[in-house]
Amino acid sequence: RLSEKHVFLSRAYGVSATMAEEAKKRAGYAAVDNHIQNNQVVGVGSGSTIVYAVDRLAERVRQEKLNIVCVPTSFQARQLILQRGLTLSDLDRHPELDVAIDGADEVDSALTLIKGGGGCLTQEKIVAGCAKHFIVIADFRKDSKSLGQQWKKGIPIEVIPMAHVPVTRVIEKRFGGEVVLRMAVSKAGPVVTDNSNFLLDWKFEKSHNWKEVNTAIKMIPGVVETGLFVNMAERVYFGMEDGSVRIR
Ligand code: ABF
Repeated sequence: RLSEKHVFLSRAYGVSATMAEEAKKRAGYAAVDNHIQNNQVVGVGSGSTIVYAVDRLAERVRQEKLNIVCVPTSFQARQLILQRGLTLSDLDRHPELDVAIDGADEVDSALTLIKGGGGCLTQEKIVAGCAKHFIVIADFRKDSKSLGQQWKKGIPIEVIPMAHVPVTRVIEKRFGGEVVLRMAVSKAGPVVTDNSNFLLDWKFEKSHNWKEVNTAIKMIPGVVETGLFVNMAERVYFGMEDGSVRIR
């Protein structure tokens, strides 16, 4: 039986919204069931898909009396860990994680990710980099052959506020496309990240060597982090339309 939320979503957004929510849940559950065991330190990602994974994690901790410690990747993830009654920690206490689980905006055939649609890319990349295993969970809409095929909002880049104009100019000049300062929904001003920085969205026009582009953009003075996760994802769990889970 679909929950009221799913009925609302399907009426408001069409069947695909319900299908996507079910797909997110399957991906989240499969990843937690395959990668979580007792006595682990777990990096917890941000977004909506991760909520299903945290639900399943909390259920398993209760049922199996697992000793699990969680490190968040954002204010949202921290709240989720606290709300589900999981043990909250940080990288000061646990600089090395056993596994990190997080969502993505798009995944290409080489498992290069675009992340940061939710604005949490910097702490997400730090936590993912501290984990022995970085596992990604997503619904079928994120499964692409090349970046930009399905995700049209560009690559997020976190910048020091005073540098957002020069960084914009350098990226547009060197790599083309259009770079847009991410504004709050209220249009009252730019979005400010958990790290008190601004976000740029680079709407790239063609495919690039993402490893080289990631390094080049990261080197621009004022850039804090990019939403390009290159050679980081060990495995990706896609919830598919037909209820199956595709693992790449
Ligand atoms: C986080 O959540 C971000 O890196 C990414 O932009 C977003 C994905 O959101 P969702 O799981 O809601 O699709 O992982």
